[in-house]
Amino acid sequence: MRLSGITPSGHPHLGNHLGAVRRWVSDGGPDDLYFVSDLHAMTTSHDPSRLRARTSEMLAVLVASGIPAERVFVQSDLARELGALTWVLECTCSYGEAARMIQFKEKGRGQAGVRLSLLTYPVLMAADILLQGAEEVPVGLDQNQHVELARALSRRFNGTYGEVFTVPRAVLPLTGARVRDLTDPTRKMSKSARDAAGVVFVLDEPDLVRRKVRRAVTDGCADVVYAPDERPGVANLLEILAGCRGGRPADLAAGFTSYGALKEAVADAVVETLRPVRERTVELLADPGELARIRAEGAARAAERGEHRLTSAMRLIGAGAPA
Ligand code: AQP
Repeated sequence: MRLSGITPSGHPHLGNHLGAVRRWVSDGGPDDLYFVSDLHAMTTSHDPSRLRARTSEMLAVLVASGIPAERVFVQSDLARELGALTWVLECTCSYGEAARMIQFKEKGRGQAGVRLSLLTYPVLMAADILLQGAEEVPVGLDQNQHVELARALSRRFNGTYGEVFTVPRAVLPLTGARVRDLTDPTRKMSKSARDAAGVVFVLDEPDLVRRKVRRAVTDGCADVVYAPDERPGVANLLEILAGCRGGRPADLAAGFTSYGALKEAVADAVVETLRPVRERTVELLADPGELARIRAEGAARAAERGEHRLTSAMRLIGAGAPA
């Protein structure tokens, strides 16, 4: 069983869709679970009402993308269970282990008033994984260290107090080029990019998508060639086209004699790829009752699924009412 999360730190974008969500739909197994990790979006300064809105939007996008409603939930709907398990796991984790996390060092560096949650969120992530008994956690390289922590904590708990947790393992995405920012192809397309001009959001109107693609940074060359190191902007466009239409970027390049034609093809492909997701998301967001129903059912299922592990872990560590 695989567990994957997506953080509502901004609006979902084409990179999330091509690099993650679409694969969750096509490659997912019947027991896999997907969640909107809203608690993870609170480790740095955040706006509560914006977070709430983005969480709903992200849930709607996951369902609109084709993930069955019975396999999605929102992390904070399990806050009680996850809070309790995080505490148990924090009591299994050393300060040094948490402080060694590269993301903590990178995101916290030079910042005043770093939130304690930035240090401890990998333990919350371990709780996300261990509560559900996930065997596999698909992650990018930047999150691999956090899955290693979940492995270490599950092994330690099982060895010290008794067997409760499945020891998870990270699975790195098979292929899947990173979609890059259209205005700065040296960076990945990101929800929290400072300039939205380089980011195609799933809910962008078709006209806006077209404008963003037309303004994508290329280079001074005239011919269309796939050369990721020397010509990252054009390579990004070809990879996006391949991601939307299929085929290999290098082969697709041969079909274009100008950047203008390439950009038109990319814009068409992106608009058509995102159209059904955008339309279904808009419908879902216009029906808060349906979204609330999906959310409540997902939360109930995920809580029920993890309950026995939390109860066992509490009992074994010596907490909670005696059995
Ligand atoms: N540009 C990308 N190309 C391909 N895949 C991507 N993913 C993210 N950006 C790209 C994949 O989307 C999934 C969910 O991402 P996440 O919420 O865990 O956060 P992230 O990877 O940190 O994504 P962002 O958009 O860059 O968010 P911010 O700006 O908040 O850091 C993951 O599977 C991720 O690999």
